[in-house]
Amino acid sequence: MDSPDRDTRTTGTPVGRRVILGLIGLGGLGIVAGPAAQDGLSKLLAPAQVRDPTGLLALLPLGNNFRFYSVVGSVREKSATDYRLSVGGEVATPAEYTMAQLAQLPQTAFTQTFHCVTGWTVPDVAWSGVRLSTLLDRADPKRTATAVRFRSFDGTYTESLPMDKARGDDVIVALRMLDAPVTHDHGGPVRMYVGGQYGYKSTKWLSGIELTTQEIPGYWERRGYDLDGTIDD
Ligand SMILES: Nc1nc2c(c(=O)[nH]1)N[C@H]1C(S)=C(S)[C@@H](COP(=O)(O)O)O[C@H]1N2
Ligand SMILES: [Mo]
Repeated sequence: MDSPDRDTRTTGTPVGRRVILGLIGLGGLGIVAGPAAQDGLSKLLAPAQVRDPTGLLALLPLGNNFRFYSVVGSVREKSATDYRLSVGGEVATPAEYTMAQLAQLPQTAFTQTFHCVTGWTVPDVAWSGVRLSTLLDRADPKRTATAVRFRSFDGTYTESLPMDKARGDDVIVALRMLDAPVTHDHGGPVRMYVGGQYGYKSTKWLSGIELTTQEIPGYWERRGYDLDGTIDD
């Protein structure tokens, strides 16, 4: 259980150079020993494969400060060929998409700062994928559909958005992130990215989109997070 609630807030905490060098030297953080080149280290750490129990790794200048989050212990990997995304609920035309079908739809690309509600941010993250509104239109929503619910193939995580937020230009079913296909740790092969909303709104390992008659609180919302994840800045 890696609860953002318990995530140490490190922003602004002074950490001496000795501490950081000490951390790099530690074997206990799950960093696989490999090519010692700076490039190699950065590649190992960048996809946030390290769970960062101390929260200090986020201070290391590695170019990608994402932290790995999952509410379940491990998630079975899905290849691009195995992947399916269902769209259903209050719609006239339910559908199931393969990765190839999603890739053939118009893609939207943009760059935005990623904000986790616990305080860490990643500036200028490049995203691309299919606008959620494109998939909603194709499903032909019924008049009763006022919200959208997201499911994850981790079997546990859920999220939701009211229809007006769901139709935002920067709300995408993301196929690419950080100029590459979305990695497994980041919720690949397909995850949500909800622009303008805290990270918890962006469901990783996306498996289902369901139109609903009311907004259904998601995993973290049942544990106290705001239903409205709008970033207030
Ligand atoms: N399935 C799933 N999606 C999730 C989460 C999760 O634990 N499980 N965590 C959320 C939170 S709180 C954040 S900040 C981001 C983190 O994305 P990352 O793991 O790529 O850094 O994913 C969001 N989506
Ligand atoms: Mo988060």
